[in-house]
Amino acid sequence: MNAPHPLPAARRQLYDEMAPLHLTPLWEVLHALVPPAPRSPCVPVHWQYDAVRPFLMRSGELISAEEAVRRVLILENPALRGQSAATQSLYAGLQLILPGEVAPAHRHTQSALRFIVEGSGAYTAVDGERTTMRPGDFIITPSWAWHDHGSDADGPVVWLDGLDIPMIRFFDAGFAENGASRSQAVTQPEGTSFARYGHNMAPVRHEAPFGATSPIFSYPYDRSREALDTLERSAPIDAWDGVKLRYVNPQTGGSPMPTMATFMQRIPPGFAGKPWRQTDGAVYSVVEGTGTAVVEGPSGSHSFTLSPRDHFVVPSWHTARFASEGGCVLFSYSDRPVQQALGIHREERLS
Ligand code: GTQ
Repeated sequence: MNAPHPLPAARRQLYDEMAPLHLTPLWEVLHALVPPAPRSPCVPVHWQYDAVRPFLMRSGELISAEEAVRRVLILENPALRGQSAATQSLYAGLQLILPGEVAPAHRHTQSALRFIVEGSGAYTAVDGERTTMRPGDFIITPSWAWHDHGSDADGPVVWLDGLDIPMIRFFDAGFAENGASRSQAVTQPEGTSFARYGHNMAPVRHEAPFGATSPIFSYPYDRSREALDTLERSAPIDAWDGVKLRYVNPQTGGSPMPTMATFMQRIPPGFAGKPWRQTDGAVYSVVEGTGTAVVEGPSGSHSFTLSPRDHFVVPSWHTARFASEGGCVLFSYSDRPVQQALGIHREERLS
């Protein structure tokens, strides 16, 4: 016969006496450590651009891009305040640059994406090549590549910064350096990398200038939009996603960056999407049009009324669905390539 279980008080005493040795009994925490399904501490959240923009512009009056280094308002998940995180693995922020300003050159192991939200004519420079920013463009800063931003525009330019900062912090693998000069020297004309890699063609002798990251710095919106338009007219509409495409690294067919996948989708007019959930939580930017996103999880059901330039988060394993009367276009990014590399990505399409 088994011995009777010790009294809770005796267990308490055991735990207390082992604590100084930095020991913890697994059986008290096992359920939370190995949950039956993801239970993200993140909550669904929506930032209306009309509400955020005045704070960005006020920041523009109080600090220069140069002094700030990067003049950014971080989009923090309300459940992760103080962690500079939109989801457990992803950072999001809105960066403002004003005419004539420079955000000085630096580099870091964190990968960055820029998704242009408002204004045209600012540039980002990567590896000696400048790329002009236009609304809806998706631009890449590869890990450890020198980059600076500047503006010859006649008004404010705002973009969404998506970085893998929390993921790199989790791995304790971050390095950074400041550049010797404010702006890096321009060594190749704008459009060179796109000519090499952006036309379904590639240099004859294989080169991967940025390792696992796409050699294309900018995926212009007019190209993405044209693809979605054509598919909306000519191909079946997916009942969950509408028309959704992922951006690719043309050299691998995989995601443009090793840590982040990016997507653009068209929700056609009159669409009422079926619900889905997936383990990669995502940050969304509304490019055009209006619609609704309903996101459900442990914190309840959240219904977001979406307008252009709004941002929102769908956390891991939350049920989400999209609808739109007039049609809309959504950009999004997630940590899917990492989950896929680990073999843990899951998706469910619900009815
Ligand atoms: O533009 O390099 O939003 O390093 C956060 C960290 C932007 C940038 C951010 C960064 C940058």
